[in-house]
Amino acid sequence: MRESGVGSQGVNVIRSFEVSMSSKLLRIALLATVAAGTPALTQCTAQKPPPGPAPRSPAPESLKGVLRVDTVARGLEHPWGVAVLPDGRLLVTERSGRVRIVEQDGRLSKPLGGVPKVLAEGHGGLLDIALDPRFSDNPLVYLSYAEPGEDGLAGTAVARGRLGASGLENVRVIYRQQPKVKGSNHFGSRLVFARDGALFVTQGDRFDYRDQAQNLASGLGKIVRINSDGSVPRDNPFAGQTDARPEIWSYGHRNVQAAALHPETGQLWTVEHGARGGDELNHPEAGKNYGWPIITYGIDYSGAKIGEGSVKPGLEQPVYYWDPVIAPSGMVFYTGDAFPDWKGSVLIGSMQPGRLVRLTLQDGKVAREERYLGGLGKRIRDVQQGLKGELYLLTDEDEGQVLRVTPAAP
Ligand SMILES: [Ca+2]
Repeated sequence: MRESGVGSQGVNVIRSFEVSMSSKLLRIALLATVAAGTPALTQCTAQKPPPGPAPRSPAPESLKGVLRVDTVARGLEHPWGVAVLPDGRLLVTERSGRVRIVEQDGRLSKPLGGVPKVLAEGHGGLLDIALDPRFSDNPLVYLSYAEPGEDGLAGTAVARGRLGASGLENVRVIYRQQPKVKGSNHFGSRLVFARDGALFVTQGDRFDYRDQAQNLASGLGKIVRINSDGSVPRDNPFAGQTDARPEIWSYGHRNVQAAALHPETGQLWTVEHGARGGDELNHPEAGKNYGWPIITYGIDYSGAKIGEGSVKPGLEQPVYYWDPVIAPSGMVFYTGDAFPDWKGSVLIGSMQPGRLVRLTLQDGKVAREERYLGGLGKRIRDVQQGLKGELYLLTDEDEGQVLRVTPAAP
């Protein structure tokens, strides 16, 4: 995995936390940094931008003995997104391009038919899954994924289809990020329905194209808002503007792989992968600029400074940020009864260091952070709430698992 910076002493190969790296690749990375005469540790000491007004995570230790974890299913190839069906079964995506139903006893269905072809490389592949808000009537399922194009190009896309006997039927692509570009990183992507029925699609800057996050004529580095048939809502912030894409909701985002709707305010909340030391909690509002890559709390994984610092008038500050990062993927606002003290909390999957992160919010600010499951040693890719308030977690690995999390016995 190579970040975009190329050091003066050669190509710096560094680990991006957003992808799992095999030990073989890690050895190659270490060899490359040694060969270039720039040991990774030297790069870690590069200067950080001055602190800004956003509160920084205190990086609490993982708590023990709070949660009970049961493995529901195993053998899923890098499971990425999970949706809970009205009957309690789970729909799970595998990054390689499959969707399966997980029965309540843990049995896995055969891969469902009708899933679009995906680019299963790097961060790419089949990503999130969401049910239509009127699923019981229409049974529509939405998938986000890295869509391959011509000449090695790719881009984030969203398809929807009806869940039927043979899998997904009448599948249609309802959204394509424009433009498609080369590379296999930073596709986002999470799908969140708003109360008005509009669909938020979180995306990434496609890694080598970070400046596009500030270009309103480009779909890269944007969160978009579309109708469930793919049309653009007339009240989108840039609708009718000739030099901007009408589907854009907010911009200046790096790579957003965690998103959920606040149960009381109906606002979209997101957590995005920053560069080193720059993961951010935001609640993206219509038409606003979230700064990337002009302002950030992170620095490049090469050690290079990014942009102009961490604060600039006219650019939004995050609600909260993580340094060191948590590599966030998957998020839910807890509304269940199984964990009474957790009502209203934000639960976030962390892939590195591999935790379940809980934020207590007060007046739109983070009042407290707690972390769990440190002993598990797993990268958590998604987190969703089950019908009885239990939680379902996906582990990001070759033989990935679906975990059920409930309170530990007192
Ligand atoms: Ca930001």
